[in-house]
Amino acid sequence: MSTDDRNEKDEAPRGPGNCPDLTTNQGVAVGDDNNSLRGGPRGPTLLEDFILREKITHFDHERIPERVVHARGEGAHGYFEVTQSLKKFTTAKFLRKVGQKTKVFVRFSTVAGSRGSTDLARDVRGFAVKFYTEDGIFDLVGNNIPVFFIQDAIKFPDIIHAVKPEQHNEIPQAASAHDTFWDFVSLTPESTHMLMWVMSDRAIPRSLRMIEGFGVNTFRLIDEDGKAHFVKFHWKPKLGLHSVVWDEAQKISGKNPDYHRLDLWQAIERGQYPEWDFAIQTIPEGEEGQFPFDVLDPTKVWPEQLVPLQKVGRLVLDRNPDNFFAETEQVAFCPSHLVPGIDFSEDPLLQGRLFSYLDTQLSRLGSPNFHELPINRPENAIVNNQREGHMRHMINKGPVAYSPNSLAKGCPFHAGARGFNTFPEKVEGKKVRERSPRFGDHFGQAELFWRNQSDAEKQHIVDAFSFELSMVDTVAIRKRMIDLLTQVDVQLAERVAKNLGLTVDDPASAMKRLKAEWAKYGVTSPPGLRQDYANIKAPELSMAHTVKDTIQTRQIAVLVADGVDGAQVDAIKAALTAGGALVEVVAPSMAPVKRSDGKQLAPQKSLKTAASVFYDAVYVPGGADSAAALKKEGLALHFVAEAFAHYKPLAATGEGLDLLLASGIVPPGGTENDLLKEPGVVGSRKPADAQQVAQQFVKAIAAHRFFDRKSVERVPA
Ligand code: HDE
Repeated sequence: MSTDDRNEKDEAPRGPGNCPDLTTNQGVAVGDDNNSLRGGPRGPTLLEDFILREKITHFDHERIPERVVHARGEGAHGYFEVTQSLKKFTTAKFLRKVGQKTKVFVRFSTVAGSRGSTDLARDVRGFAVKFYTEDGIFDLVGNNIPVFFIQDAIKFPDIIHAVKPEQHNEIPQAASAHDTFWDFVSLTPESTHMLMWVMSDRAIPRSLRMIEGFGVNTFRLIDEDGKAHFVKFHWKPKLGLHSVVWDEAQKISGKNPDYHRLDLWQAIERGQYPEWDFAIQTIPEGEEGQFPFDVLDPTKVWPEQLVPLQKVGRLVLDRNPDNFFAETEQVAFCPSHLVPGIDFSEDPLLQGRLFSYLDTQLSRLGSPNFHELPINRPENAIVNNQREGHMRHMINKGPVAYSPNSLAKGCPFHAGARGFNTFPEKVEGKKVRERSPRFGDHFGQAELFWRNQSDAEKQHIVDAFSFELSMVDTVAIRKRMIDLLTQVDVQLAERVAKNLGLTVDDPASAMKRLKAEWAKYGVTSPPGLRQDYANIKAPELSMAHTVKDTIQTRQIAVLVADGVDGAQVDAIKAALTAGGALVEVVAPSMAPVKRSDGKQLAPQKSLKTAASVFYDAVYVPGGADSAAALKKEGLALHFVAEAFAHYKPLAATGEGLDLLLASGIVPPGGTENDLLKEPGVVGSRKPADAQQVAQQFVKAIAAHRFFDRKSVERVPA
C-alpha cells in the first residue's frame, strides 16, 4: 500500500494495543525507546542498553554508497504492453503476443549530480526500465538522448571525472559549466554530436513524463531461424516532448530541487499515469553497410528517413514505490540482463558497460546476492548452483550445489535451445587497440542535428553554449570550443563567439589549429571522415514537432485577491479541468478569499510560496478589488511578468487585464491591444467572454510555449 498515513481520514492516534507494538530487530517488543537506560535520571548511560545500541548502530550504517553516476533518481512501477507482435523479429516471449503485459520498474535519473542534487540540472536523463518477463529480467538501461559522448567504454571514467565536480574543491555540483568538462570535450571530437543534444532543451525537461527514451547502444533481435536484426529502442512520451527554459530551470533548482521527483509522484497518485509508446528501428544483419553511419557507433542516430520507426508497444507507470530506499535506491540495472531473443552488438561502448554495472552493484549494494532484493528478483524462479555470500536470503535445500550430479537427479539441467544462446557472430581479427575508420565522422550528424532545429531551438543551443563557456575560466578552452563549433556550423560558432567576445576563423584554419592542439595533448581519435547528410531531413531531431494538442496534467495558476469575480474563475477553471489540467488558486495569503458574490475561495498556495516557474500558464480573473489589490503586490506583478518572460500562455478577463498591463509586459503607455497581440496572451475586458477566452487559453496551453514573443528581452523578470 502506497497511501501516505498522513492523509488517512481518521486523525486520532490508534492507542497502544491497536496497532503493532514497536519492536527491536529481533522482534522483541520495546517498553520505551524515548529514554536511554541510565544509572539514575542524571547518571551515565549503561552499556547494556541493547535497545539504544541496536537503534544507533543501524542508523550509523543507513547510508550506502551512492551510484557513481546517475545518483539522483526516482522510480515507479508499471507495465509494458505489446501493441504489435515482434514475432517476426525475435523469440523473446514478452514481445510476441499483442496485448501481453509485463511488469516493469522504471528509474529516471540525472547523471552528474549527487543523490541530493537538483532535478533541473542541465544534464542527460537516465531512463532505465526493468522488465520482469516470464523468461527472467530484461533491463533496457537507456537515456533521454540517443547518442553518447564517447565511442569506447574505456573513456567513461575520463568523461565522468571531467563532468563531476572538480577534484580540488568539489565544485560545481550537478553542472557541466566548468573548465574540466569543456577541457575534455574540446579534446574529444567524437563528443561533438552529443554536445549539440545536451546543449539543447532536451537537457532541461519540463517533466520526466515528457521526455523521450533511447536504448542508445545497438542491440540484436534474434528470430526463430536464428537470423538477426540490429535494433535501436525508443520511448515516445504520450504527452509530447517539452522543456522549461534555462532561467526557469535555475530558479526551480533553488525553489524546489525535487521538482521532477514530485511531479512524477503526484501524477501517479492522481491517477494521471505517465505513458510512452515503445518503438524500434531495425536493420537486417548484412545490410548495415549501406548507411552513412556505422551501426556499432554510439555517437550516431539512425535517421528515421533511412530507418523508419515502428511503434510496437506501450509503457504505463501506475504505482509509486512504497519505500524509496528499498526500491528506487536498491534497484540494480545492468545492460547484460538479457532474455533469449535479444542479444548485444559489438558496439564498444555497450561491451564495456556489460561488466561495469555488475561490478558497481557489488560495491554499492555490498553483496553478490543483490539479485535477491525484492526489487531485483525475477518473477520466475532462480535455479542454479550459486551459493552463500553476504546477505544470502535464499535457503537452498539438499546437499548438492554442483553439476553434473546424480544425487539431485541431474538437476538443474541446461535449457539448451530454449535458453539464452549467444548469437554466433563470426569474430576474427588481430588483437588491436584501434577504432574502426567508419567511426571517424564526428561532425556530420552534429550538423544534421543543428540543421533540423527550429529557430527558437537554435537560439537556445547558442544560449546554452554561451552560458556554459562563459563559466569556463580558461580562455584557451573557450577558443578551442569555438574552433570545434565551426566544424558543425559557422553561424553557430559565430553566434556563440559573439557572446564570448571571441572571433571566428574559417573552418579549415580552425581545423588546422584544432589538429595541432589535439596532437599536443595526445588525442587519439581525430576525425578522419565526413559523411554527407545534406539530403536527409530529420524532423524527429527537433522538439518543435511534438504533441501539442493536449493540456493533460498541465498546472495553471489563477491569481486572485478579495473581491475576485468568482463566476469568471469558475468558467475558466471548468474548461481547464475538463481538459485534464490542474488549477491552483494563488492568493496574497492562505486566508480564504472573499469572492464578489459573497462566497469564499480557498487558495492552494500563497504568493509567498508559489512562483510562476511552477506553472505552465497563468490566469488573472476580473473583479475590480482583486485586480487593484494584486497590482499593489510586487510578487503578483513579478509572477505574471516572469511567466511572460518564460514564454508561457497568459489569460486575463475583466479587470484582470490591468495586472498584466501593470506588470511591464508591454512598454509604458502600451495598450490592451498591444498586450493581446503578444503570442500566447489571451483575454477580454468583457466578463461575458470568459468561455471564449477559456477556449483560446486551452489551445495556447497545449502549444506549451510561445518562443516567437518579441518583447521578452525587455521584461525585467
Ligand atoms: Fe551507465 N552506468 N555507463 N550509461 N547508466 C551506470 O551503474 C557505464 C551509459 C545509464 O537508474 C552505473 O548501477 C559505463 C550509456 C543509466 O540505476 C555504472 C558506460 C547509457 C544508469 C555505469 C556507461 C547509460 C547508468 C552507475 C560507458 C545510456 C542509471 C550505477 C561504457 C544507454 C541506472 C549503476 C539506474 C548507471 C557504467 C554509459 C545509462 C557505473 C562504463 C551510453 C540510465 O555501472
